[in-house]
Amino acid sequence: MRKAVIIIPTYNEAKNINNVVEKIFQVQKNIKNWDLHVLVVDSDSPDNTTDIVGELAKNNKNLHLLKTDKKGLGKAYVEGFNYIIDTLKPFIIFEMDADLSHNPQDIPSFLNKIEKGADFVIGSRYISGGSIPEDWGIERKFFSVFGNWIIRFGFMNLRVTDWTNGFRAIKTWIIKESLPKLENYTGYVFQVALLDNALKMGARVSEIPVVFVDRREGESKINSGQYTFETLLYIFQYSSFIKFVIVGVIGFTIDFGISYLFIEIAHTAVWLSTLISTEMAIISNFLLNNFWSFSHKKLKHGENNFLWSFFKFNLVSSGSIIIQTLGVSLATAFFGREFWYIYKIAIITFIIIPYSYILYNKLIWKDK
Ligand SMILES: Nc1nc2c(ncn2[C@@H]2O[C@H](COP(=O)(O)OP(=O)(O)O)[C@@H](O)[C@H]2O)c(=O)[nH]1
Ligand SMILES: [Mg+2]
Repeated sequence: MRKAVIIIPTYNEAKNINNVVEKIFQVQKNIKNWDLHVLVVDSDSPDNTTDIVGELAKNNKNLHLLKTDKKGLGKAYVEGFNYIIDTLKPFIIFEMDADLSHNPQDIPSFLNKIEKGADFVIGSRYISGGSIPEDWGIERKFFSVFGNWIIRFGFMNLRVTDWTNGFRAIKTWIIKESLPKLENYTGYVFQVALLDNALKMGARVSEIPVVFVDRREGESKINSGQYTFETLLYIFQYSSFIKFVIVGVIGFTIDFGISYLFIEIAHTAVWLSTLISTEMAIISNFLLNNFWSFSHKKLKHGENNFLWSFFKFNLVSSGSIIIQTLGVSLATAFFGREFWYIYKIAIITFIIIPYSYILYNKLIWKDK
């Protein structure tokens, strides 16, 4: 029988904890091939959450309690992970809130996905069958929906629909390998960091729909302002896609600057100046992408074939030059020359950026 530990972080959940624990062990009765354990990680709640858990644990050997200092949700989870990886050694670890926003009845669906080969199962509120509470205020709905879209586009990973819900089942080896990276994320943003890291490790991520219910008892501890700021900062630091766009802007500046120097100052032939400037931009793009944007990936044909990859990169780049030239020419032929720069910007945004990003990921860099 495989072991699964459900970590429930708590801060002032005295009115909920009994209920949620009871419901989880109720669900165990219908699960044959998994042994469920619950670890409550309490961050020094001033209410009597820990006393309640302590009492319950006396009669339940599968219920565990870990007391920590109040240093944020991420910190509580990391301490919980460290504790069970060494002691209980489960096959998978669940993340779940104490306030019954997450329904224990969904646990078998998570286990089912794991049995089918998933490494990381997300309870998603944004796929068919899942939902956020009707009675959430407009502000909270906006934060959640819009926030998830920002993250999806920021990482250019549209397949994962819910990055922020803390209802997940994750294979222990993924958590073990991610731990060193998670130490820096003490707040709610740790959820985003953990998933991003799992995806970069090549984990098989899948989603099940969950209906998120608003808490009836106790108060939410989320600090939306801090969460938003930390999440945007995280995306900016770790999104390959954003780095790839920055590299593109640098390449454009190099291309333009060198052309200008050669054509206007040195009076070199236009064709030669253009050839030199575009190649310089291509070299800069290749190196920056290789050592920065896609540094967590590796060249498709190994390091020895650096030159071969660089050649392919040149081909892809030539493709984007041809697409741009043709596109801008066609657009001006149809709609006139006046707004050529608008057509250029639109073609770069909607065709060149997706074209290069997809081809780089398919032909040049691959997951480690
Ligand atoms: N241990 C611990 N748990 C926390 C902390 N902050 C929030 N939690 C728990 O994390 C879960 C989700 O928090 P909640 O306030 O409901 O966030 P919301 O659902 O986003 O509004 C709940 O079980 C909280 O008790 C913390 O600093 N430490
Ligand atoms: Mg909640």
